[in-house]
Amino acid sequence: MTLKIISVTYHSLEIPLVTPFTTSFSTQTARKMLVVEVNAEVDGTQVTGWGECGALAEPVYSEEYNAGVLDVSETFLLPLLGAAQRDGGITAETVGKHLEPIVGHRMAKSALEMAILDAQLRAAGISFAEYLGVTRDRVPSGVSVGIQDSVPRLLDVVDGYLDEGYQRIKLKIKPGWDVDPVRAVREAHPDVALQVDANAAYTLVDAAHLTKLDAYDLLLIEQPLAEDDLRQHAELARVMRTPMCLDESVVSAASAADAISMGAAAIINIKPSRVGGYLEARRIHDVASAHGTAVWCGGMLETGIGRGANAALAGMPGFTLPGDISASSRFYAQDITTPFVLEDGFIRIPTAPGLCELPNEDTLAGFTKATRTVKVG
Ligand code: NPG
Repeated sequence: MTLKIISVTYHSLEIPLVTPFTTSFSTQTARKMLVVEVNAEVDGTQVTGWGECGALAEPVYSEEYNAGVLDVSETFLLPLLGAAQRDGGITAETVGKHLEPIVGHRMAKSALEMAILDAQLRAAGISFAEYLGVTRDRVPSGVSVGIQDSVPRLLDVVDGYLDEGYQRIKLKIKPGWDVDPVRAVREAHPDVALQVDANAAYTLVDAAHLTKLDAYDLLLIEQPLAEDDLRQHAELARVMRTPMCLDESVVSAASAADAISMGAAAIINIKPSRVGGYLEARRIHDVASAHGTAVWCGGMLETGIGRGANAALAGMPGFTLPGDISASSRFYAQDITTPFVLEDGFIRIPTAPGLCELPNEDTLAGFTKATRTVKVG
């Protein structure tokens, strides 16, 4: 196979959310994101591949942000891919290697690898699930519940999601919004699969307070401490009965291996965008599986493009916990692809060639604030 990228178009989108989404680090009322369109020739035939970037408008979840992604992609990443394709050729599987000289910027790299892999799979006529060897046809769906104004409001929101059929509830927590809301949800729903996510809002000084959460039979506590506090997560894990899960701290298969061997993570949230792409995400799955460490697929408020790809990834055997793969309607009144819907608490894994369904051009245009096309020589 020969693959040649002709040009890459970055679509800057702003998609309104059905309700504001509050975490310990921000309140979002619209998802501002970059969707990447790669125009390529695969074995001489024109193919378009699509990807999306996990970055937010501001560097509040990780150090990446949309304007930075555009800049690093145009200034450094695309020239490297251009040089590599003049000098021996590229495939989706070698994109990561070609981009290695640039430190970090994993979300920017992930979006490009994603779109190139999509083009490659479309040309080959195989779905991402087939590519990964996935045999399941659907994955259980969990929902992430943002921080609310009051506990009664939270209970209403959780009731609504359970009525829709979600199989697991994740509550966002932060200092001042933790034990009370968790207790209230547990008392209202003694048997529901429940977990919490702090997005790095605590320090080890809060250990005694956090152990109060142990009383509520949680599946896991996600990323209570800062991104680079691996040792401190290991210490906290020793004093908490609730299993420790890492998100922000795990940025590669190597850091997953470190976290597991240090006892800092009993469970890993895999977000392809955070770790530099779906191929590194698969490597983390493999490392974790080899250690007997459970993984689940996180979410970054993906459009149908990333949601479909996440569903396929989450079909791999080590994904033994429900992911943040909800219906499109959890966040968006209108998705840019055919919406993903809940079917008895499950999301169906796409079977069409490529990573995702093609976005609807008119819907995409309606959400587009700007586009930037870069020719790749
Ligand atoms: O279902 O897509 C989803 C959202 C799940 O809570 C969720 N994501 O910290 O995991 C997180 C959070 C997030 C969203 C983080 C957007 C960064 C950006």
